[in-house]
Amino acid sequence: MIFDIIKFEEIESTNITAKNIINDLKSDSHFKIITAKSQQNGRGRYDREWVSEEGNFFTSIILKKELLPFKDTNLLPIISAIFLHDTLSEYIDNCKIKWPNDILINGKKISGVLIESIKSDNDIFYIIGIGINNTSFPKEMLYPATSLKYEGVSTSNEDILKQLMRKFSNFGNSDSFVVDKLQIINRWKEKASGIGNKIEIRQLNESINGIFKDIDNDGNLLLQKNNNEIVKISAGDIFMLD
Ligand code: BT5
Repeated sequence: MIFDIIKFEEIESTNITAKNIINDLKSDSHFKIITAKSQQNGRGRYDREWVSEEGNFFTSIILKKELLPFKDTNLLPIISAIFLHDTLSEYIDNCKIKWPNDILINGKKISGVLIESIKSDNDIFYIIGIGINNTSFPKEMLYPATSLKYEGVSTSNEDILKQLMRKFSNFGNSDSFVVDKLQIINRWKEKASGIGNKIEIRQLNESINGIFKDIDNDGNLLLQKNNNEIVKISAGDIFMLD
């Protein structure tokens, strides 16, 4: 599968630009990638700031639903985490996925993903925004952060883009694991951190403690609470307690 790459020097956010160009992609049969050297208004989930220091990697992949070899898109966040883990594993050994799709190195966050969906007439598009700390990382975040450079890896954003496209091109590959839910879940679990551990899940208005038992076939986290009840969590921030 082929990506068309659209490169920018400086923009507000690669996800915002992706949304703005969607109308032009109606008749397109390629996936698109937007990259920028710097972005002024990088965002995470819940509209939180993604600190976007120049020298780091910012990109958004635009997927047209119709071009995907599978219909059920609930697992896009989980598949994206696998591809991102595979990308970073080209550079460093001890990457782990933190549910649902952060990548940690030595327990510190090096990468985050923001997935948004947009409906335009009869078409549905998914925007997979990816930030990777290549040369620097912010201090005093919700979760400790790191960068490839700090972990001893020296590479260019061009090289990261090349590796990332190789992995993410499997989104369009009907012979790859992306068409098989069980394989997706198993691959994700092999690369994940924290399964079986005590965790805290912080959501907008509450926080819950328990044991991270598993993820279900839609990528939800299954948490065993202290009273043994299993609850399904679809969104939140997880913190390891042991
Ligand atoms: C994410 O959100 O981790 C998704 C980040 C996606 C960023 C990319 S960059 C290209 C594209 N364009 C955009 O505008 N966004 C995408 P979340 O799980 O909500 O994590 C956000 C939290 O991570 C913040 O509240 C901070 O605590 C922390 N954080 C912010 N910047 C960080 C960084 N550079 N490195 C590590 N942690 C960071």
